[in-house]
Amino acid sequence: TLHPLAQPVGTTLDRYIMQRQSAFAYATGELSQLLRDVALAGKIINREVNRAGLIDLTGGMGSENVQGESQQKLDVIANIRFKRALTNGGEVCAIISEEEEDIILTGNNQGKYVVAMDPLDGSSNIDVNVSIGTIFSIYRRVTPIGSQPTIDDFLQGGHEQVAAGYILYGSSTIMVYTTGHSVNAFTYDYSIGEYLLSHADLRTPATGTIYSCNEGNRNQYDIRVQEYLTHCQQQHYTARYIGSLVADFHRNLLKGGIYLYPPTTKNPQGKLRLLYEAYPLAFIAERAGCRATDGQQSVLDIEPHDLHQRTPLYIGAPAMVQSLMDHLQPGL
Ligand code: AHM
Ligand code: MG
Repeated sequence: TLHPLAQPVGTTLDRYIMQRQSAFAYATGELSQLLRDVALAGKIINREVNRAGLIDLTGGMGSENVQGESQQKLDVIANIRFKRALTNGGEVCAIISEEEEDIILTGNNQGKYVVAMDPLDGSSNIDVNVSIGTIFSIYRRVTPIGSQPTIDDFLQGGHEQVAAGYILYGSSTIMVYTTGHSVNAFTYDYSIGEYLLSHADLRTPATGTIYSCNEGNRNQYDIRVQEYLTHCQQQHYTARYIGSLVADFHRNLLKGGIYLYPPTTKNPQGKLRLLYEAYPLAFIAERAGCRATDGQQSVLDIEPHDLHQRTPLYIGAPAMVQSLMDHLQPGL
C-alpha cells in the first residue's frame, strides 16, 4: 500500500514538491521554491553539458580554483548559473561554492536559507563525455533574518541540513533529493522539459558487491584500507570507479556498493570537501539506508570548522561499511 504522502511514479517534480508542501502544515513554501530553483538551474546546466562539445565550451580556462585545481569552463558556467538561479529565487541569502573561496552574498538578506554547493563535480570527466554532477546542501540560517549572513550559517553541522541532493548528468539526467524524510529521484524527460518521479522512496540494498575507489592510489592508503580492498577482491566483488562522485555514489546507491576516498599522501585529509560533497551525500545516504563515515565517526557528526574543509569518505551499503570498519578498527 502507498504511504499517504507517497506520489505515483510519473508525477512531475513541481507537483511533487507542491503536494509535499501542502502535506506539512508548517511549510511556508520558501523551501519548495528553493528546490524548484535548484531544479531549474539543473535544467540549464544539463543543456550546457549536452551541447558542450558543439559550441566549444569545454577546455581549461587557464585559471585555478581555490583548491588550486585547474578550472574547466563548464565549472565556471555552472557556478554562474546556480548563483543566478538561487539569487533570483529570493529564498537564499548566501551561498558557498567549491569554485569560490568566500561566502557569496546574494543580497537577499530576508532569505531564510543558505546553500552549499559543488556546481559541477567530476571536473576531470567534463572534456571526455563522462558523467558529471551537481551537489547541493541546504540549511536554515542561524543569523537573524534581515542581517548579513555569516560563516556561522554554514558551519552548523551535517545533521542541521534541511535538504540535500544532487543532479547527475549521465546517460539520463536525474535529480535525487531528500528533505530529511524519504529519498526520491526524478528523471528528466527532455521531450516535455520536466523531471518525473522515477524512483520513489529509494532504499539501498543491505549489502552489495561493488567497490569504488581510485586504485591507482592504493599504495598510499593506510594498510588497513588496503587489507579491506584485498578482502573485496577475495570476495570477487566488482570494481567500478568513474571518478565522478555523484555517478559513483548513485550507482552504488541503486545497486549496493561502497565508495572510498581515503587519505593519500597528496591529500592527507582526503580529497573530498565536507560541506558540499560529503555532508549532502551522507544526509541522503542515511535516509536511504546507507552509512557514511570518515573512518572514525559518522560523516554527519564531523565538526565543521572551515568552508572548504576536506574529509576522508567511506559511504555505501551498511553491511559493506561495517565490514570496512571491522578492518579499520579491529577489536572494537
Ligand atoms: P572535483 O571537485 O575537482 O571534480 O573533484 C572531486 C572528484 C570526485 O567527483 C571524484 O570522486 C574524485 O574527485 C576523483 O578523484 P581522483 O581523480 O583522485 O580519483
Ligand atoms: Mg567537487
